[in-house]
Amino acid sequence: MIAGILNVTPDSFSDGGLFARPRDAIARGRQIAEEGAAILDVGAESTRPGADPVPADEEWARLEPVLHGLRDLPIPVSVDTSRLEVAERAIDAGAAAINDVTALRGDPGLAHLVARSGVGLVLMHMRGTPRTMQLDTAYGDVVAEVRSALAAARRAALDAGCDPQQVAVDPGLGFGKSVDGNLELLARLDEIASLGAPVWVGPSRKSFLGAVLDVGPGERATASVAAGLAAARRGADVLRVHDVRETRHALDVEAAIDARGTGSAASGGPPGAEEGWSAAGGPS
Ligand code: HH2
Repeated sequence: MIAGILNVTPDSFSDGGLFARPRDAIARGRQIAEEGAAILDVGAESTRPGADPVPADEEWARLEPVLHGLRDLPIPVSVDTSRLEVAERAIDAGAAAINDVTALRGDPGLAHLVARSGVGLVLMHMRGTPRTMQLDTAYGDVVAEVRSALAAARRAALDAGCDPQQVAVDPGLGFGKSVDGNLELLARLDEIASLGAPVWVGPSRKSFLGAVLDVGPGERATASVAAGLAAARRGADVLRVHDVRETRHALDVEAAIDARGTGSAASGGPPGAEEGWSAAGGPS
């Protein structure tokens, strides 16, 4: 299934400023639902390499009018935040999941909040912080290291009382990884899926795709769709994407082909086959 990205920021790496005004953000949120996303992921702080953190009050001031304006959206909303106070307010405002790019390193209290409130939690792997993460992208075995960090974060969430189905994991493409590291994580995504948690993955418009093709963020839609399909075939449950319509079309065509019975994805069920939000780590 698809999680459509809505960045209500002035400075996100590919769509910064486009939806910074609440009216534009709300309209894009509705469009994302119409285009076939199963989840809307709203973020109010850019985590691009080198980004400075935004104060919590500012993060909430960006989110609040948008969450309020999208309260009647027909799909669940996840909020991309690592801050406990922002997550609490977002859940009060109707958020169905918290997408934590620090996998509880930002605020371990998030796990208790999620356990108490019954919403979904996405634990994403990042090395360091957005300011520092690209300074050292060398790993012995990137997939093994990311897998073991995600396993530990998931264990911490379960120890705090979260239900296994509430907690999804994400390898964090672009967050402290080299071009080769990102490609390796996609190629061996089945090893992340073997953790048994729902898997989110976000290759959308990221610079490792640009490095393969030598194109800028605005020209990476086709590459993003291709990376998403490759991820789906290797066990991704949720594709976090900017280009919702294009990704939806690709998944639908693949599902139509697989429905003929010979596709490899037919056995595992591609994310194009809507299984319900519960399969992605959130409430049904
Ligand atoms: N990537 C970004 C932000 N949040 N969350 C998850 N779970 N997985 C990801 O890969 C991921 C994420 C970065 O992309 P974007 O939101 O488009 O950019 P920015 O951080 O500049 O707003």
